[in-house]
Amino acid sequence: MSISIGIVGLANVGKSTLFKALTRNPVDISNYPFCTIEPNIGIVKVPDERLLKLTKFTTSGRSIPAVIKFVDIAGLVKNAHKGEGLGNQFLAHIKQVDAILYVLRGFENKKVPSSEEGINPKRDLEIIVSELILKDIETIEKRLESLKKEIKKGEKKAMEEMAIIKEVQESLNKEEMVIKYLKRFSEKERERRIEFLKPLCLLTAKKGIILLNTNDSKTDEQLKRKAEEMDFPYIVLDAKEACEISELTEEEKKELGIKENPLDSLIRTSYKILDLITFFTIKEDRTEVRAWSIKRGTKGPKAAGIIHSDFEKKFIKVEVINWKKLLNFESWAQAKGAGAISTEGKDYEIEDGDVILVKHG
Ligand SMILES: Nc1nc2c(ncn2[C@@H]2O[C@H](COP(=O)(O)OP(=O)(O)O)[C@@H](O)[C@H]2O)c(=O)[nH]1
Ligand SMILES: [Mg+2]
Repeated sequence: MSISIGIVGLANVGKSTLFKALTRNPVDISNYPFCTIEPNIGIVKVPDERLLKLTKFTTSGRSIPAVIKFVDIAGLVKNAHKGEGLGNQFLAHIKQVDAILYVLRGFENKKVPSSEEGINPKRDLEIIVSELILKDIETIEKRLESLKKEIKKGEKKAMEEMAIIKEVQESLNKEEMVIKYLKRFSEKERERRIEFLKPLCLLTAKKGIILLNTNDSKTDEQLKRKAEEMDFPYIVLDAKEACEISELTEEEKKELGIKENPLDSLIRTSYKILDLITFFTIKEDRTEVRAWSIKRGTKGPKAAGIIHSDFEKKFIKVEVINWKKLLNFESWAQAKGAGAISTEGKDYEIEDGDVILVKHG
């Protein structure tokens, strides 16, 4: 499954620096056939201790991590929605991503000009959000026009959609993001609205993370409050430092007492907001163990389809054991012999940390 996060922000805030840091350690792209290689797309490993522990069930010690795509989206300036800067090209890129990483400049550096006067991350965030809102209003207006025609033709669903689209328009006109609007409803009502809104790829309907790029340890209370208001996680990170750390070898890091790459927590947060969980597979010839990402609530056959597209249709059952429980044994066969592995059918929802073996026809 290909999950992507778009790095969005004004010019000279450290987006490309962050992208460089994230993509410093390249993955073996041949393991991820769904990923295309483009200069602004980076395939980033999801750090996972569990995967490393599970390598004890392989003869090679080989592991293949789950990945997230990060897209360095250039070109947001004030009035992007009107085509300023890279304008529409920018907006086309951002429509494709699953979530948005809002990068805000908190660092002072006289040599690096900023597009707005002075350092003010909260103001910058507001500029970005209002650009995205304006673009969504444009998308909604276009949809309203085409809906009018559909209604004239007597298409039933169009009336239902019209009511929703008008509601969204009203909410956007009050500068409310679509994600906020959707939170007003019960799950069932929300799902009904999402069904209509999904094809429109509205930018403010996407989940987000607020990232302040600074080496200043003092929190920006205003920005933090704004992030809370938006209901997005707030992360403080020094992109330049992260970039330098990602160049160090494991030994150098040890010497300097750096335990965790600051990017790891960003990657984990990205994973979390997308409501992803991880399951694992161990190749039967014991050559590798692999981590896979799926949406929480995914059932056996669909999860099997991620491993191999044929497996979904040919799915018979799945053998399952939690990763930690499996570690108590020396091999899959031993765990099975001890009755620790359960056999589940088509309705089984995969849980985070499951190690699975798909049985197919
Ligand atoms: N002092 C400082 N400079 C930074 C930091 N992040 C980026 N820069 C510098 O700011 C300039 C613009 O960064 P870049 O990543 O290209 O910004 P982008 O336009 O948002 O992609 C570069 O010269 C970076 O070295 C930071 O955290 N601290
Ligand atoms: Mg850049």
